[in-house]
Amino acid sequence: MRTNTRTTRTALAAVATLALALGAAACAEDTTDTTSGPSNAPAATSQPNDGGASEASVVVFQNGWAKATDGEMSGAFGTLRNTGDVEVRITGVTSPISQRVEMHETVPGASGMMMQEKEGGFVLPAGGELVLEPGKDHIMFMDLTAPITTGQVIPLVLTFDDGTEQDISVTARDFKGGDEKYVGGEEGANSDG
Ligand SMILES: [Cu+2]
Repeated sequence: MRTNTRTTRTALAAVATLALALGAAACAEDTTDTTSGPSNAPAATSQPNDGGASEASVVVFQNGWAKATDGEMSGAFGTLRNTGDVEVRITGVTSPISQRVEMHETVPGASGMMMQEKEGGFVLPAGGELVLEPGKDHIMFMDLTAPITTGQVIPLVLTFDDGTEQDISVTARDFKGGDEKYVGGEEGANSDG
């Protein structure tokens, strides 16, 4: 058991180092490259909107980043733009680095700002955008399987309510703040979102 753990650690460290290098190299492209990608493969099953464009294909994600942490939780941020002329809704987010990923909003609570799961997910108005930032709406890693290290590139998959998906990524950086408490989170009394 112990040997296993150590081996895993070493492997993770190597991956983190690699990610750091890749992250630095990929930086310049990040803003232009996030458009849609080839990810939205499935042919529209449920009929989407007038133009027939899938929700995934009209959404652009930019300036994505996440908070480096050695805790169990962290947040991911960035700007989601809807370039289409119909409202779209994100119904789910997954990532290999966390067993559970939630969409959160931040609301005033009894003891300051609190965050909670956003009911129904993130809505992007037609032609509009949703800015995910600390202290506001954000993507929350609820149960990290390993620490997030500075420079690490973290893949995420967004699922839209028409069933289409989009692959995005965020790059981890050091950030102090975004320490809103999680409503109903026992262990996450002081999380990193
Ligand atoms: Cu949160």
